[in-house]
This record gives sequence, C-alpha cells and structure tokens, in this order.
Amino acid sequence: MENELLGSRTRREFIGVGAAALALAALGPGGSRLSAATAGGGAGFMRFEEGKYVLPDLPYAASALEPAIDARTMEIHHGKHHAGYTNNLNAALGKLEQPAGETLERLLGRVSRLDASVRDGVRNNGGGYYNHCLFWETMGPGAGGEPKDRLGEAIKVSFGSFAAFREQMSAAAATRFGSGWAWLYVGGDGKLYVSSTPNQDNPLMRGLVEGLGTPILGLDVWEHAYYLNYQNRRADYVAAWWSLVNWTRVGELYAAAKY
Ligand code: MN3
Repeated sequence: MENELLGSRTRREFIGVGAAALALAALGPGGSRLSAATAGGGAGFMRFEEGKYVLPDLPYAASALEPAIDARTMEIHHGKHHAGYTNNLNAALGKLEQPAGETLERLLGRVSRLDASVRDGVRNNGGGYYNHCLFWETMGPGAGGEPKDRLGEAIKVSFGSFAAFREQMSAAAATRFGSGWAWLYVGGDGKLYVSSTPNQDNPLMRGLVEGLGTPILGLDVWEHAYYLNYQNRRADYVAAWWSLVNWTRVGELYAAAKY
C-alpha cells in the first residue's frame, strides 16, 4: 500500500507520511494496524500489508469447530482455497489502477464497472478473499444460540423472530444451486435481509447481485466447505453450522456496518 499511496508524492511529502506512520506505530500494535485495516477493509477482518492482501490466520485451531466442521476440511479450505483466492486477488490487483487506500469493500462495490480484462479476476478472487475472511471470523467454538441486544432486536424487527430468520437463511443455503453463499446483510434502509449469491459473489457487488448491502454473516455452501464430512448432505452441514455462529462478532459487525 505504501508504494501505491506514495507513488505520486514528492519526497518531502513522503517524509511527512513516514512520520505519521511512525506516530501511529508508536501507539502500539493496535495503532500500527490501523492503516492496514483501513486499506484492507472497513470491517477490519482482512489483512492488507505492504501493498498486498494477506491470508489471515484462523482465529482458532483448525480442529476447534469439530464435530460440526472437521479439522481436515478447515485446513484445506483455509490453507488451499482461501490462500488461492488471496494470491489470485493480489495478481488481479497488479493489473488494476486504484485510488490510493481504496478498501476492498469499495472495489467490490464497483466491480461490475471494471474493464472486462480484470473484472472476473477481481470478482471471483476479491469475493473469495473477502467472503472467507468473514466466514472464519463469524464462527467459533462454543458458539451458536441466539443473538442478544441490538442485533437480536433487529432480527426480530426484520424477520419477526429468530426462528423465522433461521428458517429463511437455511432455505437460502439449501436452495442455492451449485456453489455459492447464503448471507445476512444490512440493506440500504438499515434493515436486515437474507439472500444467496452464486460462486464468490456477495451483497457488496452493485450491478451483479440482487440484494445490496453490507454482509455481516456468510455461510459457504460450496462443496469444498463440507464434502469430506457430509458428502452430499448439505442440509446436515447447514444445521451443524448454526452451532458455530459467533453472535458476539456478528453483533459487532452489525454495529459497525455502514449503509
Ligand atoms: Mn469456500
């Protein structure tokens, strides 16, 4: 990012920005992460370092989600699939002119208007990178249950009840033909909605998907997410996934969502 930000600036300004970066770094690890989180994405669950997106570590051990999701599936899903999206996103961004500091959310918001030579690369790999970062972040061991506080209330307002929301989200996951995702997202009116998208699309992609907004919970229903353990039984995987949802984290993302 540094080169991108500083590319057109004079040496004098470079020194100025360098001093600001040092001042941020002096705040400690939280401070020095600030610039990376800002460029990587407003939600802060992505990692952007030295001009490249970085595969984030899983926030728990690969075996921590067993028995709902087995360790081998997690290792391959994170270490191979998500790593692949990360590398391919960086390769795609190498062919793209971007405004300095543009977040991935903003880039995905205008992906439909990108030149055809780069559009699919950013759509598939930018989506794949973002979606999986959100996916790991919103699961955890000893989670599940129902959200409380503001998010719990918002779900009741938008869907009538948590049970009704759960049914709608499970149906979106079950009826997605082939590979894709089911989403809970904050729409432009501030209400919560459920949708599903094919492949690595998501509700940020204006002009490409129905149901635009800020995703706060995503469920991966690609076969690579469950096939080793569940084979063709997607519904069983979806039912088990509910026991993993980290509602505390989803609530934070809801509170931070811009719409
Ligand atoms: Mn996946």
